[in-house]
Amino acid sequence: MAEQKLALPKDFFIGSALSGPQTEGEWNKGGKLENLWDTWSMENLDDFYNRVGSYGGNDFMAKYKEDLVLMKELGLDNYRTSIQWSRLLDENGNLNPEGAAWYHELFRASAKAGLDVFVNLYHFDMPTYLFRRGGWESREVVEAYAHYTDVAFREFGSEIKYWFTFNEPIVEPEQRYQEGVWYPKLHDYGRARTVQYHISLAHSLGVANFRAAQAEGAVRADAKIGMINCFTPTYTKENPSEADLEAVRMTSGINNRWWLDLITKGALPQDVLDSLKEGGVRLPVRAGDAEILAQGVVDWLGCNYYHPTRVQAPASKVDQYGLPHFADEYVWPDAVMNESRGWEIYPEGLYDFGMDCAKNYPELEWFVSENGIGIMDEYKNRDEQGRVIDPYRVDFVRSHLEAVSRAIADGAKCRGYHYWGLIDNWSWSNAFKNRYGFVEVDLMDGYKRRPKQSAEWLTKVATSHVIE
Ligand code: IFM
Repeated sequence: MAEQKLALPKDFFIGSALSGPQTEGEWNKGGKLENLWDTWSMENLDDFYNRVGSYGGNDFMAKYKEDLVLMKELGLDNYRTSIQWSRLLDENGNLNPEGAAWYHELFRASAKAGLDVFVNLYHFDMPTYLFRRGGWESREVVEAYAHYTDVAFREFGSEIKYWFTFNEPIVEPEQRYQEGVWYPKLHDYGRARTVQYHISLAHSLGVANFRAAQAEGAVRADAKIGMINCFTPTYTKENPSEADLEAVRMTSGINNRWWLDLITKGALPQDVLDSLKEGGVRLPVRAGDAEILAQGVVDWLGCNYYHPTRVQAPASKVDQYGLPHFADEYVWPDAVMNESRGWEIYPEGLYDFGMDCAKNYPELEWFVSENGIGIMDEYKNRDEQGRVIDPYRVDFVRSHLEAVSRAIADGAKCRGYHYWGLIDNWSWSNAFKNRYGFVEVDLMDGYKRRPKQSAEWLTKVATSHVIE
């Protein structure tokens, strides 16, 4: 008997995600200020794969019309991008008219092309002048972010229906302040948690500004506000000890529950705060913060899912820097890896996330806001016509959509799926190392766009809602 194909609900949306700093280019034109990526590129280009810094993105500002047509031709009805704070405002917090004009033009062209735009307000792109005033370690910057959101809501509020305060707010604390990977490459657990706490306040002030602007009619009445985080369902070994389960509680508490509680309950998980305190981590809590956090409840959530996290009890409660350490990595012997990125491929994690939400946050609506596979040296997989042949991308997306479909059947309130990123783009210090796109960007040929083989499959699924 032929195998039954799974289907997605008719009103389930399929689109793609991208971000301003990874695509736009024109990093110092039209009044745009430096962000930390530009500054790091200038200070140490050797930190970037093949010495490709932040400056060019994937040339989106020059090619956006062509890209919007491509999205539509490939069967999509919507996409996400982000406004760059460093493009929209000047150093005094005033609107940069040229920056505003670009986003108005992009939103107008998108509507004309028949594409809904989901707009995110912060995607790891701290303006450098604000970093020099303390970045996310400073309350002044939290307030500056709140002001920025207010300007953005009022400027674009009649055009945009779907808004998000942050993309992956857990990543900057980890990559910049804890793991020493991104500029300024620190190893300081306590400072990372301060940054995480301040971002939570900033998010909540952003939501409060959204509600106020909407109540005044400056934001359209049908608009929604959300947050996007990368959720990593957290597992441990078979037959775990109490200490292994404790490692899961704290890892998932910091990465997942922190944000889920904030956006559904307007509060941070008490057990996580207690454990941080016991571990000697002091958060910069001030009187009135609980009231601010209480305003952080959103209308829906974006879940970026790439891989699970596997942990076990830590061998030591402090790491090599003398900082609190709640878990060690657990290497699961059966893990299937994407060797290019070093990330495990585990579609079941998406099903488990859906079931976790259905059980613990039953009112919460969500969508898969990023999911994708990045492959190194993909240009080597060309056929005679020069097209990239990428069956692994189809396998990856199919298996994740199947997990989503099963989760929906079992009660998950998942409303859509965005692939990261439809068209190859610049990816932080990895630059163009791992290619995610269904469409290739040829850096040797003026950023030329060329659909890969998998694009035909995507179009079939996006237009039929049947998982082929
Ligand atoms: O490129 C990033 C994106 O900015 C955030 N989520 C993960 C993507 C792939 O690494």
